[in-house]
Amino acid sequence: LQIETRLRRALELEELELYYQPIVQASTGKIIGAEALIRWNNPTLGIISPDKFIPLAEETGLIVPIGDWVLNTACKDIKHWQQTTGMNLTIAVNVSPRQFRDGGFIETVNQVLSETQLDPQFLELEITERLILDKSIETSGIFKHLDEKGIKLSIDDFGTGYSALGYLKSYPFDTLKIDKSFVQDVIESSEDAALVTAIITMAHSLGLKVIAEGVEEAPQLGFLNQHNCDYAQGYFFSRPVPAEDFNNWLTKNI
Ligand code: G
Ligand code: G
Ligand code: MN
Ligand code: NA
Repeated sequence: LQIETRLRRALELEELELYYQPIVQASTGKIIGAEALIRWNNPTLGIISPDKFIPLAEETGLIVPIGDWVLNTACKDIKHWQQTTGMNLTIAVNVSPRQFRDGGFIETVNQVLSETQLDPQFLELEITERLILDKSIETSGIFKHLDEKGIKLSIDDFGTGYSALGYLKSYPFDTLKIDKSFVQDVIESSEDAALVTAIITMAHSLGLKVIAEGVEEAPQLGFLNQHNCDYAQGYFFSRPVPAEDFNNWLTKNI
């Protein structure tokens, strides 16, 4: 069977699953929310990483129904965890350019928020520089609408794309996520250390919060704290885990 056909059926067969990875306050390690990361659990192929099927989902347009499912599931789950913990947890959801391009995105977001009763301020949409660069997509109107509704916007994988920096001043971003490739060697490499420091300073000057991704070791966290990074995410705290495991992690870590 073609992988595309299998992916098409994955949604109906409930083979898609969301994993959750905590995002914590860098200075205290206290949880502030989670990023939802999709997995495809196929009986014959096993667990397939999104790197393998998101590009195919984007080419075929399947990313639209898949993205709708992700948004709905993630908002429903975080609303549930807000209620069980009494905490103002934020959910970060990755959004592909095609979800913006193919229309209906704002309607989907509105519908999901009204169905799940999640306060918009606790939804953070992660977009990449790829979307900013795509001139075929009318981004600014959509961003403006999302921003006015109180939804948070973050720029993901910052520093790995090809775009100029100008967009940072013209779009209503709330958060910048430093790509893990810069964080990984921040202790060993003075160049990476310089870049991370400069990115944090720049983001703060523009009024953005900063999340460092891919934090695996205590010294990396120490460096980030020294340089006033707001939030951190990575294996040091937890790998992305299934909802049930995340729930257990939550009860142990609050
Ligand atoms: O969890 P990690 O292993 O392997 O994720 C790999 C990539 O897949 C990341 O770049 C991440 O942004 C992307 N990704 C994960 N979940 C989703 C999703 O729900 N939608 C989109 N568009 N991308 C996702
Ligand atoms: O592209 P995006 O930032 O959305 O996806 C995050 C990716 O980083 C996912 O593939 C996730 O599984 C992965 N990830 C999360 N924490 C760590 C970490 O500490 N180290 C490494 N190497 N990868 C991580
Ligand atoms: Mn992301
Ligand atoms: Na990233």
